Amino acid sequence: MHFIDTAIIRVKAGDGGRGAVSFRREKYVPKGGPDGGNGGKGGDVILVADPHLRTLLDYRYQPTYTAPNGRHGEGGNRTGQSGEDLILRVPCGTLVRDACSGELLGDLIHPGQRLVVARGGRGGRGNAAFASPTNRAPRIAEPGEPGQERTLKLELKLLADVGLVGFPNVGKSTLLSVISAARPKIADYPFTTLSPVLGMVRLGPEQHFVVADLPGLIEGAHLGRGLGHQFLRHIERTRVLTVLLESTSNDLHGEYATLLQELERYDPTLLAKERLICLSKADLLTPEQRQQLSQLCIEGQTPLLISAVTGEGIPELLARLWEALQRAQHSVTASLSAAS
Ligand SMILES: Nc1nc2c(ncn2[C@@H]2O[C@H](COP(=O)(O)OP(=O)(O)OP(=O)(O)O)[C@@H](O)[C@H]2O)c(=O)[nH]1
Ligand SMILES: [Mg+2]
Repeated sequence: MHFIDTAIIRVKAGDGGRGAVSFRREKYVPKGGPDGGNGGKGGDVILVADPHLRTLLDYRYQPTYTAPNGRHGEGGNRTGQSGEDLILRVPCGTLVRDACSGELLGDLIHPGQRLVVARGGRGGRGNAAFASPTNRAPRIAEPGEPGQERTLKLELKLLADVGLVGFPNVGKSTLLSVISAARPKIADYPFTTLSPVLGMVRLGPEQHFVVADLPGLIEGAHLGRGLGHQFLRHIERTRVLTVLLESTSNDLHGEYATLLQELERYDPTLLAKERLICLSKADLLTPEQRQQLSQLCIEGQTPLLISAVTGEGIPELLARLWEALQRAQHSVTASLSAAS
């Protein structure tokens, strides 16, 4: 299950500055020697892996990135200022290829890891560098080297932040289709979803997360029954689980317990993840059923009633998931800093 997020961008490093042609002019020195300084180096374009970023989506909006040129050299042997490097932050796990040749340029895995993707041009030499015993007053200087230019293909294999788990046919894929742009297959029979599908939920410019829709689980899944077990490994690295039960079921407690048991038997650490319990298809409830469900409490939680058809409960679900992800993030950061 790899949902690949890609972006194609054009990067151009800064050109080197031109060398200067200049001669010393001082009081009482009628014929000064050459003193044209070298041009400055152009800025590099550097990609840096940033653990706070999760997607490459923002790179789709701006396709070209140019680092500043080096300044030209000046008289008085002054070297031109170098152009500043242009730093582009990408999520950890970004693969970088040359889009034309397909050549792999690097794999930015570790936070802070850097990759120079386009080198700035060297500055040209000023005329002072060309002085020789036979030519003491050279009138030549070099132009700066052009900065490298290239088209990059960035690819990110996304890991899911949230896993949707539940029995077959409860509406997991439908839910994913209303909260993201993903278009999983939806049908009124069990085991419609045969392999996991990922979708990106966007709440705002800086707020997005990835949700995995998994094939339905059934009792005995940990023993290999049904399909879900093959895919449980995909939720091992999610940070939050959404457990979906059908609101019209008459044994919610029992179904919840069965699901949890399957998760636990597969991998007990799955139970350490924060779980959000949701009841799907709320649009099918009668007012009496609704009334009863408002009293329901599972593991100290009042399950959230949602409907992919009417949109009921969906904004609240997304807000709660976002909060849970923030909490999970903090606990990871805290345990990392405790470990170091
Ligand atoms: N009335 C109503 N029907 C829904 C809702 N969500 C899903 N359904 C219907 O429930 C059926 C199953 O939906 P899916 O999204 O395919 O269910 P799933 O959980 O992904 O099923 P599997 O992939 O087989 O595990 C479809 O006929 C959907 O149209 C809802 O909120 N209200
Ligand atoms: Mg499905």
